[in-house]
Parts: sequence; structure tokens; C-alpha cells
Amino acid sequence: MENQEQLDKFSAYVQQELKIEAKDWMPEQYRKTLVRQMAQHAHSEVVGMLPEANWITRAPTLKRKAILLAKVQDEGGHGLYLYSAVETLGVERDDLVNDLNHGIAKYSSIFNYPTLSWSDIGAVGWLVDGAAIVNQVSLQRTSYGPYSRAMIRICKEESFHQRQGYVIMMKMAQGSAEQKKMAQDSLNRWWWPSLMMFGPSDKDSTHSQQNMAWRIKRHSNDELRQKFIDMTVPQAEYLGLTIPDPDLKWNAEKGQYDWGEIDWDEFWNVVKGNGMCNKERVAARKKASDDGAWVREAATAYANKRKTSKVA
Ligand code: FAQ
Repeated sequence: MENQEQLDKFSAYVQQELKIEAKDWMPEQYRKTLVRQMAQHAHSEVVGMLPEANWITRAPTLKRKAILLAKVQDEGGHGLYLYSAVETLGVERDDLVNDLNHGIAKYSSIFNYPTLSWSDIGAVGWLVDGAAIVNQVSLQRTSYGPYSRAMIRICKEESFHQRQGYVIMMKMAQGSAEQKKMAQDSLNRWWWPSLMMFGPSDKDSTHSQQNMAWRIKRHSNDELRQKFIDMTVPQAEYLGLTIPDPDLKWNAEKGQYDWGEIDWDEFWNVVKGNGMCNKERVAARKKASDDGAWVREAATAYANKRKTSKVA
């Protein structure tokens, strides 16, 4: 049972920048919202391994292959921290993974786009990890303790990911004319989907208002998107590449960039499961789960055997 007094006390507590921990009282809607957002976040990390894993066997050098392997493995680790953090809210990881494998759960729209060339791996690191960091740095101050702590750890690793992507872009942009063309093509294809990662515009965001009040979210979708644009445009200029937005221009009065309109039809189409790779991504996750069933069964049998022999 929740009453107004409890809700007010809870709000006052989070307003003081105090963290809510797993065993603390929380409104049911706060718990549900966290389960939703954190599970979507965990799924994004895990599905996010797929577009980059696609290039591990084709990385141009052994060094690049080793770096990419480490990066993809980090994303898997982020998924695991996040699933553990969601479990503190009383849900079972198996149920969450089951929802993902059956196409019921959401994950970030960005991972439904294909990686067509090596420079796409640069663009993913630079733009996708770059956008992820902007969002996750803000979430380090989220009001739920286990989520906040997971974000602190994850941001450290994301920062390396973003740099490795930018180094690939530099190499391509400063390479042959053909390489520079590939880098520009990657920027053209990944720019707008990266902006979509921040979610719908504030006026269309269902959860923002309540989540900001509960300090789950610390900045709105549009604020974070603007921050990412302002940070990334000079990086593109340094590379000598052009952001594919004819309306992009510096607004001296506001001290930020003005930019064009996102194709929201494309965004919602991808979110609803009809993007280029949605079906392929879910099928890949389901196959990984099915193929790994024997490992889980063997581990469970081994754990049970040890338990019985200890008792004996
Ligand atoms: N894609 O009311 P809002 C990474 C949904 S980073 C798909 O604004 P909210 C690292 C939203 O869920 C990527 N769906 O929602 C990496 C809601 O649907 P629902 C993951 C989206 O939660 C890098 C509806 O639209 N990062 O993985 C998207 O307040 C490279 C209404 O939206 C996170 O998840 C979208 N882009 O704000 C890994 C960060 N945007 O549930 C590998 C944590 C919105 O009502 C390689 N999440 N929707 O049916 C958040 O900060 C928030 O959840 C937002 C959305 C900002 C994503």
C-alpha cells in the first residue's frame, strides 16, 4: 500500500541527492520504471555486441582485431553488470532474457542498423559510444544506487571505446581518397541514427517528466542530444568530414549548434521492430541462447553435484 505521505517522503529523499538502495522502500512505479529502463539498457549492451562482432574476423590488422575483441567483450560485461543491477529489483534475469529472445523487450534503436564497412566500426565507436557516454555520464547521478554504480564503472570503459573509434576514423579520414570516402559514407549513415539514441523529443517522451522528478533521469532527451551534437561537430571538423545536415550551424547567441529535423517516422519504425536488422538481431540472440543451453545445464548439474557431495 502506498500513501501520499510515503510518496512525499520518498520524493524529498531523492531531492536531497540521496541514493535509493535495493532494500529501501520505493514506489511501485519507480521500481517498474527502473526495471524497464535498466533491462532495455542491458539488452542494448548485449545486442550491441552484434554489429561490431560482425567485423572481428575482418579487422585489418592483428592489433585492431585484439582491440575490437576487447571492446566487444566489454559490452558483454556491461550487459552482465546491468542484468545483475536489475535483479536487485526482484526480477529474474531469465525472464528478461526470454523477453529479449522473443522480440518482446526493447533495446536501443541504433543496433538495428548494419555495419557495412570497416569505417563503420570507427563510426560506431566514435558516434554510438560517444552518444552512450553522454547519456551514461548523466546516469551516474541517477537516484538508484546499484544503477548509478554500474554507470560509473561502465563510463570508464566507454571512454576507451569512443577513443578507439575516433582513432579508426582518423586513420581512414587521413588515408587515401577512397578511405576518406568510406569514412564520410559511414558518418552519413550513422549520424542521424546516433541522434535517435537519445529517444523521442521531450514533448513526445512518455516517461521523462516522472523520471526526472524521481531523479532516475538527470537530463532530458533533448538536452543530452544537444550536448552530444555540440561535442561532436568540432570532432568531425578535425577529421575533415561533413556532418550530413544542411541546417547545422553555430548559433552564437545560444552558444550551441542549430540543427535539422530528425526523421521521427524512421525512429518509431525501428523502435516498433521494423528496422533493417531487428529480426536478424533477435534471431541471433535466440540462437546464442539455444546453442548455450547445454553449457547452462552442465554448470547447473556440476553445481548440484558439488552441493550433494559437500552434504555427504
Ligand atoms: N531505442 O519516454 P521515453 C549502449 C522508447 S548505449 C529504442 O523518452 P525513456 C552502449 C522507450 O524505451 C544504448 N527505444 O523513454 C553500447 C519508451 O518505450 P517503452 C543504451 C527507445 O526511457 C555502445 C518510448 O520509446 N543506452 O548500449 C529509444 O524516458 C556501442 C518512449 O521514450 C540506454 O539504454 C531508442 N533509442 O528515455 C553498446 C541508456 N528511445 O518502454 C554496444 C539508458 C526511447 O515505454 C556498442 N536509457 N525509446 O515501451 C535511457 O537513458 C532512456 O531509457 C532513454 C529513453 C533516453 C533511451
